[in-house]
Amino acid sequence: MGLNASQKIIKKHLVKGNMKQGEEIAIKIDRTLTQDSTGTMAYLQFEALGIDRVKTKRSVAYIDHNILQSGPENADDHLYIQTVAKKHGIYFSRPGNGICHQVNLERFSVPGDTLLGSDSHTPTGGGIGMLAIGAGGLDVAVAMGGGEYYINMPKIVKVNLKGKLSPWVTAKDIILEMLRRLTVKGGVGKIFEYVGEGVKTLSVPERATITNMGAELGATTSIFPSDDVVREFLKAQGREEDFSYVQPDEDAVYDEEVEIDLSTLEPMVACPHSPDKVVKVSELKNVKVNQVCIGSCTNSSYVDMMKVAHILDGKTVNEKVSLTISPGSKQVLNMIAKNGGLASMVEAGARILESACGPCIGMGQSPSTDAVSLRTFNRNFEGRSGTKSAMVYLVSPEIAAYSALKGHIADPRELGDSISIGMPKEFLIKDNMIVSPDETGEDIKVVRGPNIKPFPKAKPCQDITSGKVLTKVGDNITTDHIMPSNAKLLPYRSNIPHLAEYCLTPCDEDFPKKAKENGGGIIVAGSNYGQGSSREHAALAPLYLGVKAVLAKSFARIHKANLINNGIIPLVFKDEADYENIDVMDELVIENTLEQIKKDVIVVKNKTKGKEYTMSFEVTDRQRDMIKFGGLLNMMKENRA
Ligand code: MIC
Ligand code: SF4
Repeated sequence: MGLNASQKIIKKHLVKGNMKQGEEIAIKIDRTLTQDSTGTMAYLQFEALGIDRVKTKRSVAYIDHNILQSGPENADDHLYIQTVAKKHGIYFSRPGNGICHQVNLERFSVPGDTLLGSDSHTPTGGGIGMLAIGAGGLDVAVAMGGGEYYINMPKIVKVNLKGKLSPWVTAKDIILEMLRRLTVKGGVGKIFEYVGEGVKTLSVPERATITNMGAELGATTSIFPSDDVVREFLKAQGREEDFSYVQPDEDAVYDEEVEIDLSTLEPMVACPHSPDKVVKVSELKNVKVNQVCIGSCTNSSYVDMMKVAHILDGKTVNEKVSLTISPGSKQVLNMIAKNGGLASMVEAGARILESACGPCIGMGQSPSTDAVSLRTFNRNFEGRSGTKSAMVYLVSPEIAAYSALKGHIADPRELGDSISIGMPKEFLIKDNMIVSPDETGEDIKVVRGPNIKPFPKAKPCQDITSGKVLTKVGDNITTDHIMPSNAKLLPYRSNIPHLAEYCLTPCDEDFPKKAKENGGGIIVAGSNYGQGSSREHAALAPLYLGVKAVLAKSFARIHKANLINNGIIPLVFKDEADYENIDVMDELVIENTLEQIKKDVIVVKNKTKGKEYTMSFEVTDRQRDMIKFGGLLNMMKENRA
């Protein structure tokens, strides 16, 4: 029986387990990436492991998120990351060099290799045929130290792309169509592998737009095969030696199949406040726009920027619209600066931002009250822009640029003939913003600013786990709800005591207060709890506040792993009706916890209501140990002892 591309890469990297769907496997990680908002924590944890030098083929630390330096905190964190990287053998991508996923694609991605990144959009690397997975900082720290990465063998879904896109329909519309069909929960436990005749019509950055937003499906990752299109891209990046074919066998078998006829797609829009609320642009009539933001790791490549430049060329941005553009990398910005594309943008009135995440993570450019903001980004969760009342829509760069001119959401097909921007035969290559690590690191002093506080450590599991229900939240709660991130809070990513004051406050303003007054407790949630970002802070802040367990209808993959890594028990309702029967401030208890965590089913007693709930504890034996010993770091210490 033939293998698909995902299975081939997993097989080559398999360290433990059998590649049977649902069973735990461990894979070797070739490369890692971190960014600055998760990186400080990841490097503090790496230091706690006591390993001198990274053991990967290459690890890179990027500075791209916390670039709004309105006090010393972010700059202090950058200095910490720069020095810790220099000491331990990690390459450092300086601020200004670009968004981690875009730079990684250009300069460091290698087909057939594995990449683990402390950012949920790490699967962007799947656009070039890597097995690229997002994880919490601690998992990335362990991988940097040479440790394997554990996942349950995902279902591999074949996404068969037929035909070819019509003019003005883009890669963004393909992934929005996937989200429309499958929703933000549709990819949990799955890898989406794109195949079929449509694949060869898509460039590497277009493929990367699709694999990037596979994160919004909740997928473990997404991947395109490595073919001649990839070879040409790597050649143009001066890295042809990194190329190899990664293709599914002709008789490859898949667990599920989806088919998309590209020729039937139309330009799409994801409406507020979820990436899966997708409609055709033609269905939106008279939606006035106040802000347009172009960029992010989803749509900031050279071709994306040049299309925008062409649409804006010789025109003026509508007087009611503020247009921002953040080219994805220094390479992209430099190229459009040299060929005049940037001049067209500036002349039209675009506000050019640094090559970084910027407005995507609420780092500046929050829209006005009740504004409509059109963004080429990947997430439009309520409040993420920094303005709670803003209505954020997700679109392609083409829709964004044309709407910025028109002042309302507009269909770029009205522009007539499509513009054709070819992929460059040679990209402008200058890696002078990548700092190499020191050869030994012995004489390098790590600089720690006053904002860097120790991270909270879990305690070993007690035999009785009890606590009050501190809050009860609904479905699809994101990590942006659990641990909000905006220009005011991002500077405190290495200061959990400060962040904890804001934990879950978008859902329940009093959550931190209640947690403190009751000496911690338990969270009750609906389905897909913890979707979105990889931020471990969404587990560390609850840990700091004494949260012992989360009872939910279901969990998002990375967040569940982060909870377990930090000793918090994730439990799933066997009978969803039980969710309805629990109220805030009910007293819950898990008796004989140490015995119960050995099994797949755990009984939780509600002492207030005199009821019992059967919860499933769907974890691996290794994760049971993590809960027992109080998280991954404690388990590793225990194992060493
Ligand atoms: C995001 O897009 O939400 C982020 C900010 O990139 C996060 C990482 C973080 O919270 O620091 C992610 O996607 O993992
Ligand atoms: Fe940065 Fe936004 Fe991409 Fe996250 S989704 S890495 S904040 S650009």
